Amino acid sequence: MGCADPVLVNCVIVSNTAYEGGAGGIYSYLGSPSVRNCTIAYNSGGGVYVFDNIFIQNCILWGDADWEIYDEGYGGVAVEYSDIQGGWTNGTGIITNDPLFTTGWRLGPQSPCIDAGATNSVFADWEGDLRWDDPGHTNTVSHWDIGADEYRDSDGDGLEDWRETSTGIYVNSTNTGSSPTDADSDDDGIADGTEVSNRTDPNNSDTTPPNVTISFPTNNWQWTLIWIP
Ligand SMILES: [Ca+2]
Ligand SMILES: [Ca+2]
Ligand SMILES: [Ca+2]
Ligand SMILES: [Ca+2]
Repeated sequence: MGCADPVLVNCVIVSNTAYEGGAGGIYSYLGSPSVRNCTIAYNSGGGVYVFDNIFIQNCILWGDADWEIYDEGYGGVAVEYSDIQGGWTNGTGIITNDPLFTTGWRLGPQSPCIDAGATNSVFADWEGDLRWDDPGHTNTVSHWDIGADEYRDSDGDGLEDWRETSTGIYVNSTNTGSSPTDADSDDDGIADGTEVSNRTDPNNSDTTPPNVTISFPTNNWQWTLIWIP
C-alpha cells in the first residue's frame, strides 16, 4: 500500500512470499492504514513493513519469516490487543502465545485469542460469525476475539458452527451435517460433539456409541467384558 489510508478488516493474509525490499503480509509506504481483526501469518519476507504510520488492533501476527513488524521509523506504529509472536516493544494488550490455529486459519477451542480483543466496529468475522461472548472463556478485555476468526460454538455441543453444516448428512468432522443451533441434532440424548468424537452419526439416532463396562476381578488372571449395545 502506498500513499493511502485504507481500513483493512477481517483479512486473512497468509503464506505469501515477498522478495528483497518487500513484505509478504502488508507493505505500508507513505500512508496511515488501520488494520483491524486481521490474521497475518506464515508469510515469508516479513509480516508487516511500516515506512511511517500504521494502527494495528485485534490482529494476529504469527509465524512470519524475517519479522512480524518492521518499523522503518519515520512515523508511528500503534498496536493494541494483538497476538504477536515475539511481542512488540510498545502497545496495549499484546499477548505472545501460540494462537492455536485450526482448519482454515480459524481459532482452536483453547486459543488464547478467544475473548482477548478490544470492542470495535468489526461486528462479524470473515465467515459471518457474529462476535460473541464465549461462555467457556473468561473475557480478558472484551468478548471480541483477536484475528479474522471468531471462535463460535453457538449451541455449546463441542462443534464450532462452521463444522455444523445443517445438511443432515455426516461427511467428516469438518462437514458434520448437524445443526449449529441444536446441541443434539438427532434427539438421542447424546450431544453432536460427543457423537463426532465417538464416530457415530450426529444426524441418526440409530447410531450411538456402545456402553462398555470392563471389570477386573481380584484373582488377577481373568477378566470380564460386558457390552450393552
Ligand atoms: Ca468472542
Ligand atoms: Ca468463525
Ligand atoms: Ca455447535
Ligand atoms: Ca445426538
